[in-house]
Amino acid sequence: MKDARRRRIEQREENKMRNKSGNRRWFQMSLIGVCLGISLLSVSDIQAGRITYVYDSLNRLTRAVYDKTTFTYTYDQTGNRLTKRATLTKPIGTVDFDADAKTDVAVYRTSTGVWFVIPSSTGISYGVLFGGDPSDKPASGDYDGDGKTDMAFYRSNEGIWHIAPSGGASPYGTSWGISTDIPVPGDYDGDGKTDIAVFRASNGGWYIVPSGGGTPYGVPWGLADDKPVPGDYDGDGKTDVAVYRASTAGWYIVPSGGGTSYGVGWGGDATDRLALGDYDGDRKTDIAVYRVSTGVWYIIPSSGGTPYAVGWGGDSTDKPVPGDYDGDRKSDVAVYRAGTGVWYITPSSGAPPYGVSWGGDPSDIPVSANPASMY
Ligand SMILES: [Ca+2]
Ligand SMILES: [Ca+2]
Ligand SMILES: [Ca+2]
Ligand SMILES: [Ca+2]
Repeated sequence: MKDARRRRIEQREENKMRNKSGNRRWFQMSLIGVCLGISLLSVSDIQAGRITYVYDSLNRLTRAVYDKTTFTYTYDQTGNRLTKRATLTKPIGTVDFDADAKTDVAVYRTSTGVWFVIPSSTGISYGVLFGGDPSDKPASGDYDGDGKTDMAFYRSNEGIWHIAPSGGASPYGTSWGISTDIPVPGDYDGDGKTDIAVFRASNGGWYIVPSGGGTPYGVPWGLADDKPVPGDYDGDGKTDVAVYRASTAGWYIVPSGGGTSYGVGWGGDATDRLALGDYDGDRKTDIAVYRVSTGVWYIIPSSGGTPYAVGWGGDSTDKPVPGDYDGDRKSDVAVYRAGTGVWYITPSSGAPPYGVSWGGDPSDIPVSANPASMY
């Protein structure tokens, strides 16, 4: 249900977009060049009704997500709009260090603390020293909201998050969590910045620090031994709390948009790994598993098509690393073969599948849009 006030806000945005589609003033602040060519497509989004509006708890518009462009807004304390930032639209959580809206191949080597990245825009690889404890768990996300993925990890033996903002601010550490917690970073408040969050496997509790400034809070959801599968299942631009329970082969989801919590039966094989993504490109997370024993992916498109299976992988060391490697805003089926350090990627656009040798150290953890799926 949409109240009249929100509808008025949206009408204003859409009118501005229509009026200014030929006007470049908006785009001088950020991403000059990238957004100029796609402003007209945002107008076609208006016509097609394909815009996701995201509000904060004070009913202020924090983001407007068009098919190719996302606008993020910030406000001062009295509610006046401070900034407006344009970034490329991409599936929630995309690993994207260079902000070209394509997933980058990257591993975090816990033995040495080096992040090895192949940015999709240049293909010129690099390494960054940041971390280096065996208990580190990669937890990258866009914590500063500049559209680029920030290197980040949860040092579980100390319960400290370490984050290196891509925007150039100094790396910092924040205490949040205990040693058995699993990092579940996501944008739970929908402000376009990743929020620090952990899932406590011992009691099934979620503990979330909203980046937008609200009070940290807990959500009891899940049982001991459940696996966290946070995603945006209802497509409202906010991460939803969700778990996978192997014993019942059930996915249990709390839609952030306020609908009733629900369960979906999917998976159930002891070797299933969680491979959620947005395979149909409707900006809603699709439930999916990768069955290690057979090398088959099982995907339920959120847009309502028939669930389907894809054979891809098949080595016992394969880990699913779905992402949008080709930049068509649909997740691509992909595995990281830990035994040999090769990534095998099937572009959703239909381009030929290919492999990339990257990683291969026993301590390498692929940097994933779903960091929790690595554990
Ligand atoms: Ca956030
Ligand atoms: Ca959501
Ligand atoms: Ca989807
Ligand atoms: Ca894709």
